[in-house]
Amino acid sequence: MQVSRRNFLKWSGISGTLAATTSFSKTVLPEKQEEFVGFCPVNCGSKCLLKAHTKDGIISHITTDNTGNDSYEQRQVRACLRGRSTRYRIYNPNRVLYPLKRVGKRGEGKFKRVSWDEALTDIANKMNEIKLKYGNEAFYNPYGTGTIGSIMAGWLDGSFHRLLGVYGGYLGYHNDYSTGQIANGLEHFYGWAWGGDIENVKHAKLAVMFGSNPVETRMGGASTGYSFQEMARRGNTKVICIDPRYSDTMVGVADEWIPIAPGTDAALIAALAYVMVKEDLYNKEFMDKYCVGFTRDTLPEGAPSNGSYMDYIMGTGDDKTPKTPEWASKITQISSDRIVKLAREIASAEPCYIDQGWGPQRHQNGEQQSRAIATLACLTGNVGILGGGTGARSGSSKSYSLGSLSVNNPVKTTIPCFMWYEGIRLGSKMSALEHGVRGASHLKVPIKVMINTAGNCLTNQHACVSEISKILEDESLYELIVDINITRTHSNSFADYILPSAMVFEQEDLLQASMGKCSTMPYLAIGEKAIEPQGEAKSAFDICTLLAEKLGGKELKDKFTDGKTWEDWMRWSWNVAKDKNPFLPSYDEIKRRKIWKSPELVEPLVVFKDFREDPNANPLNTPSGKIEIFSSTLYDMSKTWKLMPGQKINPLPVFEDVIMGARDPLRKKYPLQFFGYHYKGRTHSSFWDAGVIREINPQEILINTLDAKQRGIKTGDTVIVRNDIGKIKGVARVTSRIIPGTAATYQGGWAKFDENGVDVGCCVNTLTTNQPTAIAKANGVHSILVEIEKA
Ligand SMILES: Nc1nc2c(c(=O)[nH]1)N[C@H]1C(S)=C(S)[C@@H](COP(=O)(O)OP(=O)(O)OC[C@H]3O[C@@H](n4cnc5c(=O)[nH]c(N)nc54)[C@H](O)[C@@H]3O)O[C@H]1N2
Ligand SMILES: Nc1nc2c(c(=O)[nH]1)N[C@H]1C(S)=C(S)[C@@H](COP(=O)(O)OP(=O)(O)OC[C@H]3O[C@@H](n4cnc5c(=O)[nH]c(N)nc54)[C@H](O)[C@@H]3O)O[C@H]1N2
Ligand code: SF4
Ligand SMILES: [Mo]
Repeated sequence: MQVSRRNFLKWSGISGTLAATTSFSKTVLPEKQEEFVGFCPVNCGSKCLLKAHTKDGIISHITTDNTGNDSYEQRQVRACLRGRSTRYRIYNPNRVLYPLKRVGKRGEGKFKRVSWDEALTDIANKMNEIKLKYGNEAFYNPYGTGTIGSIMAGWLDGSFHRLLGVYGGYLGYHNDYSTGQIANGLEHFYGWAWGGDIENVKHAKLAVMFGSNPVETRMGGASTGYSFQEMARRGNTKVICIDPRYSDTMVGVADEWIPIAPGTDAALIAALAYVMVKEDLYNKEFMDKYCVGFTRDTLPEGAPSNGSYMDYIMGTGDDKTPKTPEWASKITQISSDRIVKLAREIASAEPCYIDQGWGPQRHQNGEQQSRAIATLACLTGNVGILGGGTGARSGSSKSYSLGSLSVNNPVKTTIPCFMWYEGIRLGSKMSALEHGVRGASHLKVPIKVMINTAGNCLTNQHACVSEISKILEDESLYELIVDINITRTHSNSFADYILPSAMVFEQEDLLQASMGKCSTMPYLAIGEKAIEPQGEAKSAFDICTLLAEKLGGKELKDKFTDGKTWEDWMRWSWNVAKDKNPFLPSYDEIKRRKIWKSPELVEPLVVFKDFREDPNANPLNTPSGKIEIFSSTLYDMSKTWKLMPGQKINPLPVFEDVIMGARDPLRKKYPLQFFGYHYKGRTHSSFWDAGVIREINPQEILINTLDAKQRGIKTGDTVIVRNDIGKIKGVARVTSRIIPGTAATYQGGWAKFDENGVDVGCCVNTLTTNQPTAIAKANGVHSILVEIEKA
């Protein structure tokens, strides 16, 4: 069959994770080309290698890794179509080329070109003024992940952290937008949050994946999606996926999809536990020896006498409700028969690999969801053994950590990263017990300066775009907003200054191989400079060096650079890894070789192996040293923390009704659950403006066949999704790949409001609430209720 270019793109975009090595660009190759190695620094977790082919200082096309023999053992770190479209990001008409200064009102999006000198002088003067008036706690650098896993800007733009550190400090943050609920949930359960290597799948009889979509969220040629497929095949492992959607991970690999209503996994787990107890199928020895609070016998001191998880599931707890399959069926939309069978299947599969993606936890009850899924791994005794898992998301087996620009921040107070808008709205009323401030009981001063680097989390990627926009617009609140980006975004339309950033292939750098999502084949690489930066763009390090001098003269500049050039820092960074791992090539050698892959696979990580072998000698990092099914810390917090109306902190991983959840009475008005998931066509909001990618992955609104029929909606119809928070407009795709009663879109569409206030960019955060979750104070943005109608 003749495959046209367009069809090839369509085909690889829809079904493919690992597009073929053939470059999809049909550019005629210029004769004399130079080739440079680089990487894709976006935050998808894969960190693939790219090659830029240049002629006369211009990148003509981009290909990817073709080193190694392409076996699983010597994987090619091949880029997906997004990474291969990097040229469209570099030469993008939306690119910020020069420093821009706001003209007109904040948020109007009107800017004029100014010189670097003018921009940096103004910014420095304003910063010095605010420092005098409020002190250093008034400075904040919000979460932004546009350049992650390199030293380009440090880990999450470390240059700016380092600059603010030497400047006297800044208000820091804890949590991230990815894992707030699971990190905080499992901190009170295991002491921390990762699962083992995805290669455990090969050693398992059964893999049960809760909202885990590695084929779409870890797409690179050396990433977890590929390993997952390969391991399921090699191990002949049965795979069951529990997800409101039939995701790409299921295509070809899953034996079964069990559709579940969003935010209800904890109810399913309670019923699975109920069946396992009734039928004596759970691992009693494991629960007694390694866990506290599953039964009354192991409840910690001070806990209510009927406060065990057993009490909760059997109906002797406070709610007096046995968590029968029939009870769970009404909440989860899974038939009670299937729940009973699933409990038997999981309990009899030895070992059983249990994994959760971060979709289940990105809900208003996400802390509960994540702990409940981990409880299932415990009930079946799968923790700490090969082929088992902790019930958390798979993590890295080995990574060789490069040095990142060191930061010394004299300000020790941090806020949850999702709560920065309260840093200005509440200022010194923002507290530890109500808003999750750490390191102090309250903030001293409101945040006054925001330096937003490589992020679109001021609006687009945050939540409740309309509410947040009003806060940002108000010039009496944030006195200075500086945005450093490669493109114009919805977030930076609220900036006072936008500074143009150089990007990959425009500066030298080192690749920190993923956060280790490369499974058992660690790799490192150099990022070469292939072309001059577009316009007047500069690297983060150069911007910070110049700004340091404006802020505090030569003295501050020297403090920032530590007397080192960028090249010196790269060498230093490499040697941090080399000193710990002498077998790595020298810095000079990696600059010649460009790519280093571990010649042998490393052992797949089994988390808590030591603890399993000897829990007394190797206690967990929890107050009891054991797995805390009942958490005394959470129990204490439930008595002292001030929560939002309707919120609770429960010491047990129970199913919790929450706002915008499956049983919120608001469903009478807004009957459909809704969420925005992480999608192959983009990394968050990145690649929206790489036209070729959007052409093959258009923004859509997925709605189930039954729901569509009731509303007279057909595929291709323009529809409005609305709730009390906002309205988005988009094109419907009617599908049975999503559970009835739930609809979804791809998170990261670029918010763009028409004259009626309808977001025609289809950004899911136009519909999400700003309410933080109870424990983590994180973004429960997958909990949304809406109505959908034809536009
Ligand atoms: N509703 C909803 N909201 C979500 C999520 C969700 O699931 N649902 N997911 C959340 C999650 S997990 C995350 S991690 C966040 C991600 O949110 P962000 O961290 O904001 O990620 P991106 O949208 O990719 O934005 C990265 C920005 O970096 C810029 N950039 C790229 N390269 C460079 C560079 O070299 N230099 C500079 N200075 N800038 C550069 C890009 O242009 C882009 O504007 O979104 C969160 N928001
Ligand atoms: N292509 C691509 N890859 C990415 C990203 C991207 O934007 N695009 N973003 C990267 C980043 S920063 C992150 S944090 C990760 C995010 O990775 P995840 O957080 O795991 O991604 P999500 O798409 O939010 O959710 C994963 C799955 O959970 C399902 N789900 C949602 N709610 C529930 C629920 O209540 N229960 C169950 N059982 N399932 C549920 C969704 O349908 C989805 O299939 O992905 C990374 N990889
Ligand atoms: S977007 Fe992710 S999977 Fe695609 S090339 Fe970049 S790092 Fe690799
Ligand atoms: Mo994330």
